[in-house]
Amino acid sequence: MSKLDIVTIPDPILRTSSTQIERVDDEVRRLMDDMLETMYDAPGIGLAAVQVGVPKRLIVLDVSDDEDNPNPLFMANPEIVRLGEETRLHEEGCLSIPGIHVDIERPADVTVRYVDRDGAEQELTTDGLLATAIQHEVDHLDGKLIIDFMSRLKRDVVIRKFKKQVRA
Ligand code: GNR
Ligand code: NI
Repeated sequence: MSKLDIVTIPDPILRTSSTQIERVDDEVRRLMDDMLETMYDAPGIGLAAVQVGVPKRLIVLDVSDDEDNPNPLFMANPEIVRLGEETRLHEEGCLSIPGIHVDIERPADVTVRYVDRDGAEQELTTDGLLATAIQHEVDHLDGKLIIDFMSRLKRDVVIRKFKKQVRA
């Protein structure tokens, strides 16, 4: 496995819409494994392929808080098929926007359909941090970022700061 570089704003790739995975083959599995290593190293609880510069519909997640009991999830072509009525407010961070945190209200319960690491179709209904993280990652596949939940004024301040960092 190898660790990959994480893309940060204002890289325009983060605004692209990722394309479907045709087939979960060895190349895709390799990318999944490299993404998981990159996510654990960061550390983070989720990562979308576009964040390592590959705009394909692929995400990895692990919300377990015990390092000795990892619970990695690999999802190709994740599709949210049901969102619950109740919402949950959570402070979200993003590895592509380091140092920024945004309070985001999202549906508390989610059902996601996806293709797993073995190429099998799966459906998962979950809540809590995993439900929040899944929605955060699926947003990445559509070019959506946590700063899009801020006021335009605050968002522009954040974007300015990161553009300045690029110039420096
Ligand atoms: O590591 C991460 N933590 C996090 C916390 C709250 C809600 C979402 C996340 S995902 C984030 C990693 C990341 O940027 N994934 O795209
Ligand atoms: Ni993110």
